[in-house]
Amino acid sequence: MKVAVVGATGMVGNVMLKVLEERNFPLTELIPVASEKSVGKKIRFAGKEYEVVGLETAIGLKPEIAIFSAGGDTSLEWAPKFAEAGSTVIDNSSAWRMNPKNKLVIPEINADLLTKEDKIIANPNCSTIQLLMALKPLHDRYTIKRVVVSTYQSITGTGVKAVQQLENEYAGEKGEMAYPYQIHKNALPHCDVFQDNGYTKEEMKLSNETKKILGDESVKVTATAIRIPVVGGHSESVNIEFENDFEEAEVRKILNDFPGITVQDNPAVNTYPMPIYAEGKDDVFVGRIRRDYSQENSLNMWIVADNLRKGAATNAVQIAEYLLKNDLV
Ligand code: 11C
Repeated sequence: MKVAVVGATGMVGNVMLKVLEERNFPLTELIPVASEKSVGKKIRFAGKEYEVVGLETAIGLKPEIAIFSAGGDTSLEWAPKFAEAGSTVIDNSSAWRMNPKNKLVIPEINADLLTKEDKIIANPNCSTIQLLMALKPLHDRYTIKRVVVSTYQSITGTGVKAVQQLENEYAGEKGEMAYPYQIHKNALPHCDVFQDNGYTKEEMKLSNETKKILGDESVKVTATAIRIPVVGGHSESVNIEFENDFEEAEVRKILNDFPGITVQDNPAVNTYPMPIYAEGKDDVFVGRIRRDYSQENSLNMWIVADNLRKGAATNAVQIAEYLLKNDLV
């Protein structure tokens, strides 16, 4: 099993390599791929040194799986070329997510949709993945009518330039800006670009991707996405209105029983999810679970996950594992 990691030198690419190694993904050959300026660089993986190659070279090496984390434009241009050469592409960008022909997959939720014919599989947006991990089992039990979500997103979602901006601001130094304003001591109600409807692209991803993953256009989602000066993960304040009433204890049990979710919820001893705990972990953490007394059949909760792991690399590697296990590549 030859696996290409496209964008291997980037922030998500780095975590991708770490996750593949940690999970002992059974690859026979790693093909680290990056843009021309990184070609020839050496990277270490599972005790061996590999040389970074360009996209054209990687296609010639015929990887069975190509995991892309190199931005939408690269995916749009190159994913079809890899697919045509026989690779199954798992794409981390937003390029293919809403295309009706491409599956949008969170393995715990809908990997059973995958077939051998799926040659470009989309990995959902990071803030969508952690939200859906908690919504899906509750939707199955109580039927969700509407979700109101506010996100508090890590600067690692923007990339290395944003981390550098924060470090410069800590040090009181000037440098390149990833955001239109300082992020140190600040909160920006602005993740990704603004659309004509007044929402940001990140906010629309939360709404559109949720419907596609649940396979239910009737679920209403409204979102506000905020960038905060945090690195360990994204946090989300979520209000859900269900069709049917619930017991809080049963909600906790349903969430705890769902693979990939850890409930951290004991206000008596200040136990709740936080990015400092989620960082470096693959699970999605849920807490502050409580009835919304202002409205019938409604619930509030707080969801935190490492956006580079379950929000990106881990989810993509889990898709690859599923393909392998089910003989789909
Ligand atoms: C953020 N969610 O934190 C973004 C990063 O559509 O895959 C990932 C962007 C995407 O800003």
